Amino acid sequence: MNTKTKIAGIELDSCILNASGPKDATMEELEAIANSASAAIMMKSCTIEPREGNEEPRLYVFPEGCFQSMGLPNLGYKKYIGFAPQLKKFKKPIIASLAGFSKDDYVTMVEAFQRSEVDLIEVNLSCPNVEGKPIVGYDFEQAEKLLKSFVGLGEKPVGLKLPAYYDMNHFQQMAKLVLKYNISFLTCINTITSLIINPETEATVIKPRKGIGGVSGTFIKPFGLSNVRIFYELLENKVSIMGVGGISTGTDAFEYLLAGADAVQIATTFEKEGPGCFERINNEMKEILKRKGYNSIESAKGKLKYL
Ligand code: RRO
Repeated sequence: MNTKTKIAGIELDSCILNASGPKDATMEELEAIANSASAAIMMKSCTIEPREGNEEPRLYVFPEGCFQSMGLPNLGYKKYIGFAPQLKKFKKPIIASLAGFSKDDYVTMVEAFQRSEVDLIEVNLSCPNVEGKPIVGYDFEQAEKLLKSFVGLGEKPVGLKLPAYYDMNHFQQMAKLVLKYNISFLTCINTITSLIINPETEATVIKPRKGIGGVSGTFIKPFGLSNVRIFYELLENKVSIMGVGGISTGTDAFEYLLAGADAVQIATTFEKEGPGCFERINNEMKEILKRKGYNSIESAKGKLKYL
């Protein structure tokens, strides 16, 4: 079984890696990912300055998933640039994730990471949890201004982490920008803005932003799958796609491959289960591929059948 895949020309030994978010903000955490079966080392979305993030409680874990408003706690982009040479020895691709508050922030960070030792740059256009900061991926005019400012700043492939879309017109607008600005890969989807209420206390379960946060886990899988599929069709295989949302088993990962993903990222399951999840999900997925007669990731990619 050939489990290799490629994202924007960068080879990955398997198609299962960690998603930006859980347990990837410190060197210790990144080393744990490096020592796991995750096919790459994805870093926490970073900002220009270090951030403590939002006030606690800000993370609520429940059986079907997680719900949080972390507010971008991270060490600041310079630290992650400094981590990259130390992480090189693990011989797997390193992916930076950037989240700016302005065009200048994005330009500064993309430029700096282009000169760093990371292999891929994921630009987060979909952080839902910072007060007063809209999700840029929903504002196509703003998104275009950003893309214009940071593409072409270097040779490393740049991708976008997108929010979930629901309207075909929005998919088309984003796909047009992706092609116009030669974006190399997409990561679909970020968490979905939600509210969870504790009926006993009659209160919110997290403190920031009056209890509104991003939900992840089992029940966001259908949204992730539709986003991967629709972009796969609109982009006609010209752009690599990483699927993320509700993957806890090899079957979930297999469904994302059928939808058109080149690789899948694991967030909530990694948060709950720890670094052993990458090997387990990969083994489960390989079993399914074998049973169904697929001998590679590529051979299953996009093979969704229509009724
Ligand atoms: O740190 C966060 O609150 C956060 C980020 Br940057 C993101 O992209 N998605 C999310 O659910 N939380």
